[in-house]
Amino acid sequence: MPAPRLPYSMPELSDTDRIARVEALLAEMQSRRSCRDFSDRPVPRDLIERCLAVANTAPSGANRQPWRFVAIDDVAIKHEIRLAAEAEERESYDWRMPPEWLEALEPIGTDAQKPFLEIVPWLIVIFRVDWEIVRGTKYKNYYPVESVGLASGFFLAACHRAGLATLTHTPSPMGFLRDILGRGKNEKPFLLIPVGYPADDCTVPDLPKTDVCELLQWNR
Ligand code: IYR
Repeated sequence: MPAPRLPYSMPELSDTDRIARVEALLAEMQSRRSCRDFSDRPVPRDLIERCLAVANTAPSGANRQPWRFVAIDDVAIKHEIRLAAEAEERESYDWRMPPEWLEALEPIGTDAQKPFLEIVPWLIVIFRVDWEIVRGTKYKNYYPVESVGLASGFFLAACHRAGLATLTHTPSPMGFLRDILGRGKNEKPFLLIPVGYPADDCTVPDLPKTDVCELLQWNR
């Protein structure tokens, strides 16, 4: 059955104002960096909840919202996640990742040690839901990967806007997150996102972005 409809209301702006607004957003997003060295300074739970509320506004296939968020500030659970993630990462760095991959990571300087997973105040795990059982009927979700990717991007942007640092972390394989967090078998871990403040002496690699004009084609 079609849903009731609402007018689409947007602010009426001059093109100058539109450019100014997008330039301000661009400058803000250009200052976002992946953080791998967090402070233990606490972040209020409400702030995390509001950033996840932003993630939850993302478009999704048939508006099914094929995501679940688990927000963890419990010290024991963070410790358990760190140990499990490091065990997977050691295997990856020792033999799973081919030399070209290790070489590609050299500028970033990562290794199998992930102490930040228990120093950071919050770990957010985003799960992807490919199907659901509602009142005994199994429903397939549509475009779950695209949808969860969009929600994750909205979440990173919301955190950055709130002055919080994040990392999109994918200790692979991530099945241990479903086990530790007791989630259903229709939920697949998508991203593990530490959220907090950078440590006082945190540095990030100086990695430039390719100019958008080189990655953009207009028409044919
Ligand atoms: N998951 C590993 C390796 C890693 C992979 C990619 I692709 C990165 O952009 C960064 C790291 C780790 O987190 O160390």
